[in-house]
Amino acid sequence: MQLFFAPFSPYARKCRVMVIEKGLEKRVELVNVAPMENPPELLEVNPLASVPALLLDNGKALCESPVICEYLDTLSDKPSLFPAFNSSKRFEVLGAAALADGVMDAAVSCVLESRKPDDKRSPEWIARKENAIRRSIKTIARLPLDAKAPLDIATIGIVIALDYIGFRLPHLAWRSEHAALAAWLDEISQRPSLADTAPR
Ligand SMILES: N[C@@H](CCC(=O)N[C@@H](CS)C(=O)NCC(=O)O)C(=O)O
Repeated sequence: MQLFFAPFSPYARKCRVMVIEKGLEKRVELVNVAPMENPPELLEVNPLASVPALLLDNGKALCESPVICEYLDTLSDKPSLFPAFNSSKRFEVLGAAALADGVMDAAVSCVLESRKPDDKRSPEWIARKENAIRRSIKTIARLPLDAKAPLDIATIGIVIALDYIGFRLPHLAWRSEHAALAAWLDEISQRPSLADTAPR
């Protein structure tokens, strides 16, 4: 299998963490691509021209990180990172994972907008997305996060979203307002799958 990724893509990082957590390093080859340059090998696998994309051994392909992560979860006997279908916590976990994905979307949108030339950039759009991020971090800070609890897909997403903001949008300086969330992030970030994939 081949996982097409870009080193700083938060969505691709979710899949890279899954590969490590599920012990799939020998089965999944990482292919580093720059999606904005439309490399033909990526377009062949993912018509959306985005990363992550997963090329399966049977020649079929999967796109979109939530689906790729769920597929990778099925590939080994290591503990599942997704809530069971009959679990009472299922939609709490999937809801928090979706919120984390939404924070990534808002943050990536801010970054792309801020790279536009002055006459094309919309400060209103950037402010709208930054406000969405600030409100979402407040919501995340109220979740019962425990760095010692078993890892799940929501926790992976939240770590990655917060790291991406620290990396690309440091002026949002969320740590000073949310000290407990920052302490949780620092503790859980020592986990090898998260430490090894952190943006630097
Ligand atoms: N919803 C998608 C988002 C993927 C995405 O936007 N990836 C970015 C990199 S961070 C990308 O490849 N952008 C290139 C493009 O969209 O043309 C997912 O969860 O996989």
